[in-house]
Amino acid sequence: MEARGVVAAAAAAMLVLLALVPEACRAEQFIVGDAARWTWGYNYTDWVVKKGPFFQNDSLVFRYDPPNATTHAHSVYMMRNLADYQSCNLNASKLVAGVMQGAGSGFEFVLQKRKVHYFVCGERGGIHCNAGQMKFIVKPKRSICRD
Ligand SMILES: [Cu+2]
Repeated sequence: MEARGVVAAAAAAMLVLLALVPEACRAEQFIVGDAARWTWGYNYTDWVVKKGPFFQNDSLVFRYDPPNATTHAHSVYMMRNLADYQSCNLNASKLVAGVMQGAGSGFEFVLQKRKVHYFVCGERGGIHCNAGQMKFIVKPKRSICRD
């Protein structure tokens, strides 16, 4: 009887521990834009709100076709700061993935750092970023399992 009580208590303790393991322990992979992929005119800011929060070591997959006769070229750039992001000024931006890198299963970016990431499409001198809404901000939250 006493042994059963100990087992029951241990089982209860296990359940409590399992309940305490946060969702953030699992790194997730997100296809940016889901079925829309990385394209002109999709609202990625809304997408981020819908999919978030994002955690450290989650990954973002950018899928877009290489340039051809019928599709526009796309790319992925990271802006230096909010001002450049808002104005779509690419002068100090960093190339993340070129026009060919979104093909097939896409380009995967792992959110390793808990910093603000300003992603934009760098094509047509910022027009895809400005008029095409190809921009979004992600700040991954801390994943307590990986620190
Ligand atoms: Cu683009």
